[in-house]
Amino acid sequence: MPKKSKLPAWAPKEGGDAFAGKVIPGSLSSKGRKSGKKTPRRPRLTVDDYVKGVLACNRAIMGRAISLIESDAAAHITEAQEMLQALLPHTGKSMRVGITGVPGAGKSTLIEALGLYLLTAGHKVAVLAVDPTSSITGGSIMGDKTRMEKLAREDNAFIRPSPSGGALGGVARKTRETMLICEAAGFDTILVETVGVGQSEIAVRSMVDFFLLLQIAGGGDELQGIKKGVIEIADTVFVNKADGDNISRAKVARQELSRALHYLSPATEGWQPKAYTCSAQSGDGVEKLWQVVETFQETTTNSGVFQQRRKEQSREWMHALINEYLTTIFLKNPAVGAKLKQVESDVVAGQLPVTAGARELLAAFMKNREDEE
Ligand SMILES: Nc1nc2c(ncn2[C@@H]2O[C@H](COP(=O)(O)OP(=O)(O)OP(=O)(O)O)[C@@H](O)[C@H]2O)c(=O)[nH]1
Ligand SMILES: [Mg+2]
Repeated sequence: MPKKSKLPAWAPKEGGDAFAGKVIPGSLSSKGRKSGKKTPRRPRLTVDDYVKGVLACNRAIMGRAISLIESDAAAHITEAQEMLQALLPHTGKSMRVGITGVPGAGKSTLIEALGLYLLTAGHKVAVLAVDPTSSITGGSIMGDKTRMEKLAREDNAFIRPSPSGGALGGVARKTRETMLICEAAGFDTILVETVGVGQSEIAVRSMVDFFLLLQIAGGGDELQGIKKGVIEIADTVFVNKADGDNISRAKVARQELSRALHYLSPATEGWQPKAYTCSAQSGDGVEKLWQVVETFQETTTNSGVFQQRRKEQSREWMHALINEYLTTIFLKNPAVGAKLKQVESDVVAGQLPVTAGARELLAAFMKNREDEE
């Protein structure tokens, strides 16, 4: 049957046949799909399909499961949570390692070297990233997959760039949930790269078991990390690029860092962080790094600190999500929206005490919610 075409609503009535603007039902319409016509769209997966695919380590399905997690659409969030619920018993059995350091410190190069080393030792390695700037730059720290070219080609490695867009809280949630997908798919080592600027290190520290700070010797500023407090949350510090002419400078930096670490209270109870040198480029020190991670895992598992931290992380994460959710619905509330600007400017002008301002907005919010019910 020939398809009927109809004029679009905005077409001039007297346009006649000379008017070319016609809407012709396309083969991609929902009707077309229902009648079984082939379309370029991928078939929808059920929650069960996702779960089975992830458990079988089917990469295409893993990718789609992660996209589902990264979606902000309400329906996807519900579906993603159902999927995670089913996968939960298969998660948690990995070593989660966070890696931070200033841009250009060599994190990606180190992850490639460490990842390849771990593969030869029989591990399955997933590499994730937390880069809250990726929405601005359009790429991500893992946009440079080229730094991990060899690793990316390996069957037992899985590399996923940072989720882009949104506030750090959202990016961190997505990375955490992606980590669970990777664990359920059988990856036993998760490496999370984050750039050492802003708050992203704190977010990554709160989702990993072991946190590595990668430093570089440079410009007499060996204690770059100390100023930012990053060193205080690290379980070890490696001074990278200890190769060529740079070896002696790297050693000096290592000594300074060792002294500093000695005076700080450890990030993990019962574990004294130490400083070492390495070269991600030559591979020197990579084996040592993994020895440190393994010793850490053994020590903290025996003392119970490892398991305790994981529990604490889940509890804190839940509270962070509650805070995030409450803030979102508060700021979206029309009664709050109607008052917010005025109250803000009164507070800023010193005409309204800050506490009174906050209480006024909260009261407007509560009242609006009650009226809605
Ligand atoms: N000489 C030397 N150069 C290195 C070493 N590790 C990394 N580099 C170089 O340093 C530059 C930055 O390396 P990346 O691995 O991209 O650094 P990054 O910390 O991941 O950088 P961002 O992702 O941008 O924060 C590259 O040109 C690397 O080749 C090393 O051990 N020795
Ligand atoms: Mg990088």
